[in-house]
Amino acid sequence: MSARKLARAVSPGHNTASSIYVIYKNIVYDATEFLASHPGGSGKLLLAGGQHLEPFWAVFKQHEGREYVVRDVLASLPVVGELRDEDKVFVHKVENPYIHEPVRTGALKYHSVTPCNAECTDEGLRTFITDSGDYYIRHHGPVPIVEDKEGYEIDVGGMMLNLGSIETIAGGRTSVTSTMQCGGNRRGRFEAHQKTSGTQWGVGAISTAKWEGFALRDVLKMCYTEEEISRHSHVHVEGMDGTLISVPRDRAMDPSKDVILATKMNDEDITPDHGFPARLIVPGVVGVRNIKWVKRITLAPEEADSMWQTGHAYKVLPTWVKNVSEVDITEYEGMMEMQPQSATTAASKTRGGGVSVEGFAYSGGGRKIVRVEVSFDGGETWRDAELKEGAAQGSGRAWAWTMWSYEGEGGKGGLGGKGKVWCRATDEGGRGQPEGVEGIWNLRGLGCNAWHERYVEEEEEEEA
Ligand SMILES: Nc1nc2c(c(=O)[nH]1)N[C@H]1C(S)=C(S)[C@@H](COP(=O)(O)O)O[C@H]1N2
Ligand SMILES: [Mo]
Repeated sequence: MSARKLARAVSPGHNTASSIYVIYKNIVYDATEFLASHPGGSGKLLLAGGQHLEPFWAVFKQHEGREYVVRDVLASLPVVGELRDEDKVFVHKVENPYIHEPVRTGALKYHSVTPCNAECTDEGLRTFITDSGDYYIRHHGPVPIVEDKEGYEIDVGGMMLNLGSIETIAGGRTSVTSTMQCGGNRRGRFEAHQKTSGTQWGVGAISTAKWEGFALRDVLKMCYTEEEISRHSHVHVEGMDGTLISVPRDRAMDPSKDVILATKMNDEDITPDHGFPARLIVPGVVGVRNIKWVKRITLAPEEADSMWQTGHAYKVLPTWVKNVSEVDITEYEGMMEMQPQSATTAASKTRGGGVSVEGFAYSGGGRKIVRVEVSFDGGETWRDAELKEGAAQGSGRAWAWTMWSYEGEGGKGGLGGKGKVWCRATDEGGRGQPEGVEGIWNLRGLGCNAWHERYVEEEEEEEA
């Protein structure tokens, strides 16, 4: 088959194409069945219709080092044929979609830049409200830049709302201080045990902000009748970059769950990296449900059929599953509320021979943190840390983390033996953290919350 014929078979970039062929190492694949589950959205894959994938992958760098893309995805697609030598096309011009990325000046630890995946530093993790510039960033693709705020509209069930019309909403503005954690936070810890896939996060894929906007239930009530709302069990929310998820209608409609369509972050316009002009905030629920750059909100009878909802991206599979193709992914639920998490963000010896430790603790579902313990002997003995900012949050509605600290002796055996501090948190449901990752490891590297350990630094020398 000739490349030109192929190119005509599908028109590149045409997003209504019903079938798509792609070429990799001169083998032509029919990628039609993969279109809907392409992690970057079907639109991005259509760009490569009838063309070689290599130059696209060089630009969309998230494919780099992901052998499973070739092994699991391409290998499962029907092969159409192989290109003849004379039909091989070597020159492609792919426009770099990342040339409009926002300027980033905050303190962040970068794992990748295109797409941007960067975690909060220890310093950022020590403040109750994270500065917007220091807030962790997790993007699946380029940042959609909205230059014309006045022209920005959200399609809610076919009704186009602009930011001005939302202001007139019954119920008015509301705000929530919520900690957001990526499902893959601390994935790097899993990796040391057994391979997973995705960004190798440390403890910093978590941050907290004050979000202000409009209750999602008010937005739904503005655009749907009560009867329509009662008939549909899910709310689908899609971002301008094609990321699509759903939240259960009952969560969206429950005033005590504080689900909002936010337009402000820490009292200012949301920054482009965090969803300008408007993003969904679903407190107490895994990061991915907090859709940025909201484009469309629709009620539906079923969950959203997407990579991030019904697909494998955010599913905590049993530890025995070593390959997604081993299981019927639709039989597993997508991740929602997360288990208790904690980490030490500073630890040093004091001049008096003791130790000074601080950190954060968080649990999903608004469950209040009731205890944080530290150990200096690998978990043989534990001491209670003091709960600080965040500790006074209400039961069932503790959407933000709780800061904690410990000042005292280094414990039985002192620090001499191990020189480390371990921490673990318990929430009001009595849920704790497991000692290690053996029992919780999963293929996608989600929900790592083993006891956190960190070296205790030597005390600072007194300045002369
Ligand atoms: N539209 C859109 N929304 C998105 C994402 C995305 O890539 N596109 N990433 C999700 C994921 S996986 C996480 S963890 C959070 C990260 O939000 P942040 O970048 O503001 O920290 O946003 C979620 N919302
Ligand atoms: Mo995430």
